[in-house]
Formats: sequence, structure tokens, C-alpha cells
Amino acid sequence: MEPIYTYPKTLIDVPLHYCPGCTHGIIHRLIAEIVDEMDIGKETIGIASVGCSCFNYDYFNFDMVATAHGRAPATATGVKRVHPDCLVFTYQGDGDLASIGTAEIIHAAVRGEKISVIFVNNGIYGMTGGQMAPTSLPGMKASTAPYGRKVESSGYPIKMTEMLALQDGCVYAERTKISSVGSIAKTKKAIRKSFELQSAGKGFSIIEILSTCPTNWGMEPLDSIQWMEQNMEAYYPVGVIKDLEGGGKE
Ligand SMILES: Cc1ncc(C[n+]2csc(CCOP(=O)(O)OP(=O)(O)O)c2C)c(N)n1
Repeated sequence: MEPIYTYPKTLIDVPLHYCPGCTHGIIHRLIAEIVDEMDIGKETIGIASVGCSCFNYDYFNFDMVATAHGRAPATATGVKRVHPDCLVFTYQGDGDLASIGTAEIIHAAVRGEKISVIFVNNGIYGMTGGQMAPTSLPGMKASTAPYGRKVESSGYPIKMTEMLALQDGCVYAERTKISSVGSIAKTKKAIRKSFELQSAGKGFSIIEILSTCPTNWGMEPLDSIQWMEQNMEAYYPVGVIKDLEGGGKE
């Protein structure tokens, strides 16, 4: 019998610490599959940020660097400049990338650093107990916004990927989601494209992945996927936002 699936070589086969229904594990698997398919395990260096995924260096079977909250793009800049032949990616939540790390990510894009950014947007601070993030939707409940985010006092959710795509140093920006077999396949294609662009010596690219946080959203995993598609996707439309290399929509 032909095996139809084998566990990725670059993903360590251990139980993950994530909550039931969390999508971080799926995204880890996609990254490991791509690294295996491109056969770049020895040249890959991931930057683990601070958030629920901060222990992902225990799960990937390639080099990982742990960095301070929000500083993954700065660390990735140094690593990539010292090791230009390596594939360097950051793995960041929306609290990490869109809040404390806003300056780092914008300037990495402006400088056109040749790094891939995996931006996991679940609209909330997961690790610390569900506080409101800059990406939380209007009306979305959080532990720091028990009646829901009020635009009058907290402003509007920030569209980081659109903002980064405006920077000349950014060659590719796409938003995807983790909700179904099809959307997971599209997410894999997007991450692969980002890695391939970097391998070809091109500049900064970002893949934003709309995700869920059943625990802090207070929902069952399947309900949270439905909520994400009905609410988050309406505010953060999925699709290619910028593709300088492929001639797509800018
Ligand atoms: C300098 C600093 N400030 C604050 C924190 C507390 N903190 C840890 S994780 C986190 C937010 C993480 O949210 P996100 O990036 O969205 O990732 P998630 O946990 O949702 O995957 C915060 C505020 C910290 N660790 N370091």
C-alpha cells in the first residue's frame, strides 16, 4: 500500500501545547511540509515571537531563534544579513506584529528585508488571556473590552497587510484563512510562494492568515471558524494584496 501522507520530517512528532481547535498546529504543519518539499531544512531559520506560538522552536526540526515581543523582524533582519543564503521567516501573532512590534515590521518592509513573515491574525491576545488587540473587530468582546470594542474609544482595527503592501520594499502580500481543506491548501500555496520568492533573492513578503482562538473567543472550534468567516473575513478580505513578481493585483 502506498502511504498517502507522511509526517513532515521538519516537524517534531510531539504533543503540541495549543488549546483544542487552535490553528497554530495546522500552520506549523504547512511550514514544515513546504520546508521538506523545497528540501531546505538545513538552511531554514525561523524566528519565534512572543505569544501562544512562542514555544514553536520545540516543534520545528530546523534552526529557530527566540526573540523579544514584537522584535522578530529586527532579529530576522540580522539573521538574514549574516546568512543571506538561508531561508529566514518570522512567525508572529497580531498582538506581536500589529501592536508592540508595529515599528519593527513597517521598517523591515520599508527596507525590503529579504524575509518571509507569517502573520497569524486571530484578532486577540491569546497567550495572556484574551485582551483586545489592535486587530479586534468593532463590537468584539475581549477580557479588556467586556462590552465589545468601541470605535469611539479604541479606534478601528488595523489592516497591517494592506499597509505593508504599500511599502516599495514589499514584493508580495497575501491574506488567507484557516477554515477548510481548500483554504488550508491556499494558505500553503501562499507560504510556499513567499519562501520561493525569498529563495530567488526577492524582498520582503507577508502572508497574513486569519485564524481563530476558540478559548478566548469563548466558542466551540467549529463555531469559531464560522464566526471568523462571517466577521473577520468581512473586515479583512482574503486574497492577494500585492504581487510585484507575478503581475497580480496591487
Ligand atoms: C515586552 C512585553 N510586553 C508584554 C508581554 C505580554 N504578552 C505576551 S504574549 C502577548 C500577546 C500575544 O498575542 P498575539 O501576538 O496575538 O499571539 P497569540 O497569543 O494570540 O497567538 C503579550 C501582550 C510580553 N511578553 N512582553
